[in-house]
Amino acid sequence: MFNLSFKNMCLATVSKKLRAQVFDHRYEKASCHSLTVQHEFIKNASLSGGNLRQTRLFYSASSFHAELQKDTSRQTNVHASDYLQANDEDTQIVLSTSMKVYDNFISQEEEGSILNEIEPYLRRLRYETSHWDDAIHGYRETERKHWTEKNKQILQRVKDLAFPPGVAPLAYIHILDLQKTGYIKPHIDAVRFCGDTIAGLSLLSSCVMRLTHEKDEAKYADILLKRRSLYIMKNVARYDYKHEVLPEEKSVFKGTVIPKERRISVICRNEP
Ligand SMILES: O=C(O)CCC(=O)C(=O)O
Repeated sequence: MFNLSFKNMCLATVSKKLRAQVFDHRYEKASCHSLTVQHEFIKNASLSGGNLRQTRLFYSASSFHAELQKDTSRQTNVHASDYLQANDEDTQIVLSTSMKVYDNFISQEEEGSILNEIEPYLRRLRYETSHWDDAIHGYRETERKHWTEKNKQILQRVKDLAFPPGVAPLAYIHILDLQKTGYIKPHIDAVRFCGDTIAGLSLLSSCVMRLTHEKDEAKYADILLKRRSLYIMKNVARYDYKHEVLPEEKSVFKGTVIPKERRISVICRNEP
């Protein structure tokens, strides 16, 4: 076994790049129940004759694991089968790692705090009813850079989970207010404006998001986004699948109607 000073030495010598890799790895595993299994795997590799790199991985994974335990204390229902229903096996597999949903990511009180800050701005705007070929119907939107201290902390939790160290979030956070009758047509966010990750909080209402493979429309999945949940869409889900928010008449998940009310999404993206 390693003594404490060796552990400290290892932690001190872990390079920024290596930590970033581990963090990225942690991200992939963060929302699935096999994190502990993964952690054990790294630990065993390092203790059974593993090299220094593996040892470093183990210790950096340990510290990240501890941080993660703090982060996720309030999160529930992170099993993909709870929020993801795919039409085909490939989609179920690829989206269960690239499209994560964290139920109850924010509390009722935190939802109220964000709403108190953004509602005065939204109320000044009119809902837009777009032409048939536009992506969004029945919406108003704004962007916000500066937040109250309390809301800044909530949004920092989103960024900590969504973006590994070294990945720069966009300074402006997108706020999209969809009317009860509003919906978002299938699209892929422009790569010119946004990097590999889209992380969105759902306020005021649940909804169903559908992801459809860009090149094969027979491949799709419905994603249940509950009120106060956070979704993190990255990589394959972000680039290879179009996403849409279904209108209220199609708002059904696993045969259950999901009542869709006015919904506000607060969306963090990273730099392209
Ligand atoms: O409301 C959402 O969560 C999704 C928004 C969206 O599709 C977009 O802004 O591109």
